[in-house]
Amino acid sequence: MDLTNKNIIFVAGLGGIGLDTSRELVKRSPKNLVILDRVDNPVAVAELKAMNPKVTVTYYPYDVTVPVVETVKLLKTIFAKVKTVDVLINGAGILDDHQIERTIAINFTGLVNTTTAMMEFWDKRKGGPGGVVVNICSVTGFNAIYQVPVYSASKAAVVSFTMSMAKLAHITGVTAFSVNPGITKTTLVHKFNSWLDVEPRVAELLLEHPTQTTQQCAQNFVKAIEANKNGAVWKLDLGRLDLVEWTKHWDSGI
Ligand code: NAE
Repeated sequence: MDLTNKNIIFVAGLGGIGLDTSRELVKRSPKNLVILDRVDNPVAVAELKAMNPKVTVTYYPYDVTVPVVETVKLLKTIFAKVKTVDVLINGAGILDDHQIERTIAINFTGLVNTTTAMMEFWDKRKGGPGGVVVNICSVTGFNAIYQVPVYSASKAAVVSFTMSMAKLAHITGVTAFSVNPGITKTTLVHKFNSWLDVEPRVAELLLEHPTQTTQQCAQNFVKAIEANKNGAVWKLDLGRLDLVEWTKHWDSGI
């Protein structure tokens, strides 16, 4: 997909991976980059606005844990301004296995609810034009960091949800793929709680192994969006971009 002149909504577009990805997106000259994030970062938003005069960058406060009806309201406001949306990126996430409910609420339910709200506008059965959903999941959704089993399971859940969405594209008109970063140097992985404190040094131990920068991750992120491959499971690790081949262990047959 050529991102020139496209309209993009980016949930968590101001986070560690999010902000560098927003920068890469702005370089591609979309018409609109609408950033939804829980916390504002006026300096970063001003920087994005100044980067490319062809792009309209807007920010709306948004917490992914609000009910679907609230998200629909916000999306109505956005659609009234931009008329069409081509791409929705879901990137909100927390890593703290002391907060079990909140992890599921943000990493899983928040992503599913935001996507569900978007279907009001995109679903071809409602006369919508379809669209592309890009979900930031994680390599921990493939193989867990077992010391953070709650986080890892929440990411496995969104990998699964995204694959189902891709298979439903012929019904909804909405395609989907996941981008799954490996360990990327952001505040998310500086220090975090393991489940029941099974490993107090989990962050330190992880960071003893090779990682990637947010810039490397962001460049491959935008390449994956440009490839626009329905059902793709992209791994973005150690500065590389690879397609993951998913092993089938079972088939519903329907
Ligand atoms: P970050 O903490 O900088 O960014 C988290 C983003 O989520 C911020 O923009 C924050 O405002 C937003 N957010 C949190 N709660 C929210 C809420 N209730 N409503 C709306 N937005 C909310 O961390 P990051 O590393 O940039 O993480 C961005 C995404 O990438 C997350 O989904 C994270 O799980 C995922 N991810 C990160 C890494 C990594 O190593 N940094 C990896 C894969 C996926 C590897 C691991 O899984 C450890």
